[in-house]
Amino acid sequence: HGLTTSLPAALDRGEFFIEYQPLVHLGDGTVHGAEALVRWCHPQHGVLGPDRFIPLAEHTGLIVPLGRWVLEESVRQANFWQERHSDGGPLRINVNLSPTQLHHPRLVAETVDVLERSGLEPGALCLEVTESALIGADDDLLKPLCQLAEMGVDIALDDFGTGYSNLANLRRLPVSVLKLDRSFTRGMQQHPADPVDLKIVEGIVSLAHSLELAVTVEGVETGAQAEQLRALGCDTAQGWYYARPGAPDRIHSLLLADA
Ligand code: G
Ligand code: G
Ligand code: MN
Ligand code: NA
Repeated sequence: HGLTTSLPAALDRGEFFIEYQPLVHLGDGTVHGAEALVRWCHPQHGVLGPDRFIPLAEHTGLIVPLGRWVLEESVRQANFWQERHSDGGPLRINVNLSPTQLHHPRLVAETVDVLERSGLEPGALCLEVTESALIGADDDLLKPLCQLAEMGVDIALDDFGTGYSNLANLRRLPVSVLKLDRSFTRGMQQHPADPVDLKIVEGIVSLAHSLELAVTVEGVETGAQAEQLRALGCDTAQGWYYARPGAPDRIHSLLLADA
């Protein structure tokens, strides 16, 4: 595969960049934070999305240095926003962690190091881990996540509802946020909304809140969806209705608009 061989050099050449998509409080529409989404500006193929290279990076192990770069860069960016908009309360930065990163022995040490060097408080960082990466997770795998959670870092369960999650298992995981998969929000785009999807979301929100977990919904594309999800008790939302993933300036202007 042509992309595989050029992947390590791409990191050295600085061909990766990050887009940020805002996370919004459903209650009042203000910005809660942003998710960092990596892209590759390939010299021949143009801009490639993560689906084109994250699996390769996972397979070759490049995900470790790439993930370290994404964390470093997005935490630096979040600290920059934080310093300019401190009045609005802590702004979250959500960073995706792949399974290989989860297994890496230096995950905790490197995360602590990045936070300390940036000056960002641990509570401003949220690490997103997919539900499937934690299926059957043993204590060895959960230990680093527990250590990060004890420091105040939030752990979010990404794409929630797509895996075969054992709901009782949720209590064992050091997560504080459920990110409800886009497939649920899709059912809410119809008029009237799919009653089964409504019931499922209602049930998940109730379960999450009883476990003191916050619920973020993904893929919100219309105002009607946002209103429905707010009424169902979801806490925060992300989606094209608010903004597509974009340059860091976009988050900066949204924060200025909130102030
Ligand atoms: O960018 P896009 O909106 O197409 O994101 C698709 C998926 O790519 C996301 O859901 C996320 O799981 C993954 N992704 C994006 N950025 C990163 C990253 O920095 N690291 C990892 N491991 N996955 C990412
Ligand atoms: O980590 P995760 O796979 O959840 O990353 C979010 C993915 O969802 C990215 O690929 C992003 O571009 C995409 N996305 C974000 N908002 C929307 C939306 O409102 N609708 C759709 N269809 N995709 C979205
Ligand atoms: Mn994510
Ligand atoms: Na997701």
